[in-house]
Amino acid sequence: MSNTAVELTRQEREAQLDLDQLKQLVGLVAYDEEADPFPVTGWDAIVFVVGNATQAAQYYQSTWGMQLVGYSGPENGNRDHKAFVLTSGSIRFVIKGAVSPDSPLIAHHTAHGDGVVDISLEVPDVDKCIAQARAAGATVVQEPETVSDELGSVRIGAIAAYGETRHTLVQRTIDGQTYAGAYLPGYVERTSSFVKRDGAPKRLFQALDHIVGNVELGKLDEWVGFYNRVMGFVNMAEFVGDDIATDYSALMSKVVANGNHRVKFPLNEPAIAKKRSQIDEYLDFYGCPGAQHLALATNDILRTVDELRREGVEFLDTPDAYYDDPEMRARIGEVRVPIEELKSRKILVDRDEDGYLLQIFTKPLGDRPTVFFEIIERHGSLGFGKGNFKALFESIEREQDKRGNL
Ligand code: TYF
Ligand code: FE
Repeated sequence: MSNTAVELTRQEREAQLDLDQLKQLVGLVAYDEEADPFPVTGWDAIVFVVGNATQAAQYYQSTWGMQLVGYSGPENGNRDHKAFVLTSGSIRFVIKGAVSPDSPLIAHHTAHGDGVVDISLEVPDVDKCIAQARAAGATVVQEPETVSDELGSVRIGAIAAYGETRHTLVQRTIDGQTYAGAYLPGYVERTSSFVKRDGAPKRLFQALDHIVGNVELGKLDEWVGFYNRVMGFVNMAEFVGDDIATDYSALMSKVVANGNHRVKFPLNEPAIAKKRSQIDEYLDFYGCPGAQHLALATNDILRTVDELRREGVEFLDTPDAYYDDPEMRARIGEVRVPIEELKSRKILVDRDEDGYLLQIFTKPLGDRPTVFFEIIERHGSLGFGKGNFKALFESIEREQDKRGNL
């Protein structure tokens, strides 16, 4: 097999990421791209629909240190909705909210609340991907089309994923010409209109590590099969059965990734437990399968967490007993900081045969107990923190209890 060497994508180069650092941040691998029926370069954008995009965009800038780079709205001919394009390192979020009372985004928001509607991926050849997806039985929700403005052209198509989520596939280079606009035709360049106060956070995360999807009971293998068959994704080693069932958080989880491992999708389904599983709670409140958490990669989780807490972001709690457990201490061994530094911040740590990782989880981002963020700092480990699942799920359950979970 002829492995394509791991190299930076344009988005990563523009964000001035370092290749060695990125390999460490998100765990990239070399693979045979030629033989891939559905080659994926990496993440293109994560599109959210929210109740108030104007305010959410400001929150992601002021609290999460993201940068506003593009906009679409009534001022430039989009009478339906406002959309704000925000970046942090190589991550791009697009935050949409309805303007017109007739906007289709309103029905979506009424049904699901704030959430991720599109996990958009950059691909070198949209037509090849759509043809492969169709042949493998996927639902094509947008046929490939070229859209242009004065800054060039992109070619896009889209397929349906779990629930109401879609994967828009974006080809940004056509006949050697790369689109030069802020995001897509229809968007204008836009930078932040407010002056950041002194000490406001700057770039708290550099890359997107993984996005977890919650699917219905009994559908996990179907969705793993979808990513294998339609998109050529490979299964990663991590597998969680109901051996980690706690009071209500029982779930089954499997992980798929694209060839270079830039795009990693753990998928969860609920398992039967004493009380309503956190996955069932998500499905009830989101109203259907959807994206559960986005893991944001940082190379300095201590600073990221300190700054986010100062800005008012709330994280799940971890009891001191977690850090004081001698068995855990022995398993973890030495990490880059004394355990006390993690304990005071409630950061979790897990080690496997490849190395270790540090991670922490926010409480739900919006009003419904649905989507949340994880902050992750990898040091060799390619896992997802399996050793922390019990402590994490017990912490999630304490939050479920506060919400009056059944
Ligand atoms: O991505 C993961 O698998 C970890 C752990 O509801 C996790 O971040 C799994 C399920 C869940 C919350 C976190
Ligand atoms: Fe995760």
